[in-house]
Amino acid sequence: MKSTENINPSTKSIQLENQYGAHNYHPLPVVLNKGEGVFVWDVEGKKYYDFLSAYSAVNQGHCHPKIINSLKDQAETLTLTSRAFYNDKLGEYEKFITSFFEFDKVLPMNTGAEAVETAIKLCRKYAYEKKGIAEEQANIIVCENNFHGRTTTIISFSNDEDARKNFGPYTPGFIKIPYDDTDALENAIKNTENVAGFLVEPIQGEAGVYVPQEGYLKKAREICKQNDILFIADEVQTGIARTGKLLAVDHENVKPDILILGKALSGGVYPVSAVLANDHIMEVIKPGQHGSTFGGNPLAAVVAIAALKVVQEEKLAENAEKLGKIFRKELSQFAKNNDLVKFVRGKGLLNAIVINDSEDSSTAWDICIKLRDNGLLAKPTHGNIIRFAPPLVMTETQLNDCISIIKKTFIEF
Ligand code: IF1
Repeated sequence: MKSTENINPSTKSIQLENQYGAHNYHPLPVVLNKGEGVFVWDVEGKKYYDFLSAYSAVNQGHCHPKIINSLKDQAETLTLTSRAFYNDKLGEYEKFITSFFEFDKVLPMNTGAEAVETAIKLCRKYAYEKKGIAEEQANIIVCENNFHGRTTTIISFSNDEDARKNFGPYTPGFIKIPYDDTDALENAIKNTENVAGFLVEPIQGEAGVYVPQEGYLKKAREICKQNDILFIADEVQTGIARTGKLLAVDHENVKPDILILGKALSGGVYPVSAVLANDHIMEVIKPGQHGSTFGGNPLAAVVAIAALKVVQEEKLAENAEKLGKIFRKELSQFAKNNDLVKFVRGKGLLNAIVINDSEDSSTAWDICIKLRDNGLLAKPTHGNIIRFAPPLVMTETQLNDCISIIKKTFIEF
């Protein structure tokens, strides 16, 4: 019998996941056991630049000491009370986050998908109780190629076959229109009865970091206002300084009716999500009508306060804006003389390189393997695109080092 004693640690971890875990992911073959700032290390001790940041959850960098210390202190004091009782941290957090994002109220949840579900429920209830839409008739407009999470309702309006197929029956009440198309929004509102809201990602992440035309969000927001429809921004991925502003909607001075946050709200330390809205909307939810065991727990509250303070103190939005410009300038220049790179797009430090090959080829994956070998971790997304999203605490020197690694890898390929 083959002994498992002398296989290397990475192989052992991968085998364990393969044997005992559901096969719902296809990870890049690298096994990590340590992170600090912009770096992660594998179990063999090799160091990498992290260019995924756990899908933009680790904007503040891995294991940020200020966030970790607040977690440790609170973990030794009180972790969970449920909302059956008050705790001394939740109110403090609610005051902090509502003033940070300038909304009257927050509803705390844990994951991004839960926050999206919360926004959908809030939008529907508001439609019935404040707009007088007949019960069960509310429609929410969403965009093609959206990604808002994995719950049964959310995948009901996905058009990614992998995410959706054979998970039906699906939740009704959603109308899909093309992204980045305000005429389509106007037509859908004109041609559909009982429209309650418009749910949109300011930049589509999973669709390959698709940045809409300038003015799209502003125009869409105006259309919603004119038609008394709630504008719901899913900033789970684009929020918390990722795109060079605190929120991606800030690039167009847009204020959503409902704002959805997750991921980097905790700096990737702990699942913390939130839905923000003003009183006239949030007041439709009353005791017993929505909630969660963990939502608003004291550990989440102190972690989120610390994570948001880091964003402010370390000027992460400004840094993302500055470094993003350098990244796109350098790699756009490089793309002109390299046949593999079609173009680079993105905003702030949420960027993607579009590979010059057929959508179903494995080129993007193969390049990510080479990037890994050269000490930089990134992940391909739909259609031969590689997403580049490092932690926002990166320095200009580090970024230049990374740009060299990326160029070298493309040249070698
Ligand atoms: C996975 C993508 C990123 C999100 C937006 C809500 C959620 C997400 C805009 C749900 C989550 C993640 C989940 C992750 C992959 C990932 C992703 F490639 F699928 F699209 F980031 F780009 N709204 N996005 O992007 O948040 O419930 O996961 O906390 O493995 O599914 P969650």
